[in-house]
Formats: sequence, C-alpha cells, structure tokens
Amino acid sequence: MGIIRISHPQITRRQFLQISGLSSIGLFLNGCGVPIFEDVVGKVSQPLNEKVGALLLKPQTPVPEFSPADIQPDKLIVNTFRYTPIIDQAKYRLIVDGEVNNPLSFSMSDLKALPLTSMIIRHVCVEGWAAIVQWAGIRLRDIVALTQPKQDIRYVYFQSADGYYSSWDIASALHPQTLLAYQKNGEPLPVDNGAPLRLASPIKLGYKQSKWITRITLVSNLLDTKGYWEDQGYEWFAGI
Ligand SMILES: Nc1nc2c(c(=O)[nH]1)N[C@H]1C(S)=C(S)[C@@H](COP(=O)(O)O)O[C@H]1N2
Ligand SMILES: [Mo]
Repeated sequence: MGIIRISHPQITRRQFLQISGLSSIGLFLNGCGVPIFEDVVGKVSQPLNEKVGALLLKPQTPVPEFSPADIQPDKLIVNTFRYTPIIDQAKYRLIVDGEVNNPLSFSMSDLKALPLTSMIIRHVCVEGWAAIVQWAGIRLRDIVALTQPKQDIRYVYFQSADGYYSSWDIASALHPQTLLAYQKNGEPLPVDNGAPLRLASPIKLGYKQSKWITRITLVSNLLDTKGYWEDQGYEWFAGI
C-alpha cells in the first residue's frame, strides 16, 4: 500500500525500561505543559501536537464492560480473508513510525513490559455475528505517546503480516479501550485470532480490528488506500 517510509530505529533496553515505568501522561507533560520526554530519550524537536495531547490528557468516556460470566468463548468466529501468517514471536518486531519524532521498534518482551490492560467487550462483525470477549494487552495510546507524534497527526495506519491493512481516526485510536491485545479470554492470543498482536476495541466494527499487526504508522492525511475492506466499499469510520 506504499505508506510513508520504512525505518527500523531501535530504542535501547535501558531507555525502554525508563520509559515504561512512566504513565503516558507523565511522559508528555510536566506541570508547565513542557515535554519531559527529553530527559528520557533525547531531544524533542517539535512541541506536542495539541490535538493529540488533548486526547491523551482527556481520554474519551469508556464504554461499559461486561462481567467474566458474560464471556462467550464459542461465539468468536475466526474471520480471516487471506491466509494465517505464522510469526516467530522471538523475531517479531512492531514498527511504529510515520510523522513522529521518535519512531520505535518493539519486541514482544518490550511490549509486555508496558502496563497490561484487560477488558470484556462485545466484538461485532458486519457479517451478522457478535461475541463477548475478554482481551488483554497494552493501550495503543501508550505506544503513540512514546513515539512523540508531530503536529497534525489525524490518522493511524495498521499493516498486518497477511497483507491486510486498515486506517483509523486518531481519536478512536487513542481511546482508553483501544488495545493492542496479546491475550484472549485469559490465555495467550491464538494464532488464528491474530497472534502475536491484534487490535481490540469496543468502539469499532470487527473489520477494523486488524490481526497480526506488524506496523503502525501515524499520519496527518489519509492515502487513496484506506483499508482492505474499506477500499472495497465498506464504511471507513465503522464506529459501533
Ligand atoms: N489481518 C487481518 N485482520 C483481520 C481480518 C483479516 O482477515 N486479516 N479479519 C477482520 C474481521 S472482518 C473480523 S470480524 C475480525 C475477526 O477476528 P477473529 O478472527 O479473531 O474472530 O478480524 C478482523 N481483522
Ligand atoms: Mo468481520
């Protein structure tokens, strides 16, 4: 789909551990609204994008969650349109890049060092089925905060190992219940459901919940290609 540029910058282990000990808000602002990230990963060349900053500081209202008794393990139908990529978790890297000051590459153990969030939500597929699922993983907003987005970031592209791709508006991406999940119903995420890493969010339809994510790219404008299904006429926003 030709998005932006490929870069594979590495963050050192020491830097990562320092960063991951901080909350996403603490990463961004001290009392004066000045980025404190500089102390941790070096010079910040751009001021924080005000819109992204506002979304991070004032997260949208959470969607009510279900209780563990509501989980429907048999109702989540595997829905894979191309093929199931088998990813070696030891070699896996998540690239987060685009219009950011601090593009990053994460191993699975880097990701697992970030705060774990669990939620029980309803997955809704446009093909006419739904399932209540428990997902656990990291908040996408924490990853976005670490990359120090430049000004005017409005969209996020997700690329998957099977060639699937999708794009989201930044507000939905920064929603506190938009997770990069690596667990399902209390177990490691099965390959069919997107291991090692997939999107899970109660505010978007199933086809926006990319499985096998390998690259996340923050951009100010959408390209002509918006998503695997979106480019075939499915609604782009796909909110629930
Ligand atoms: N990479 C990738 N992600 C994908 C898909 C896919 O084919 N490839 N299918 C989507 C659709 S339409 C749905 S409903 C959900 C299904 O998730 P599941 O297979 O874990 O139930 O994955 C979404 N994410
Ligand atoms: Mo779907």
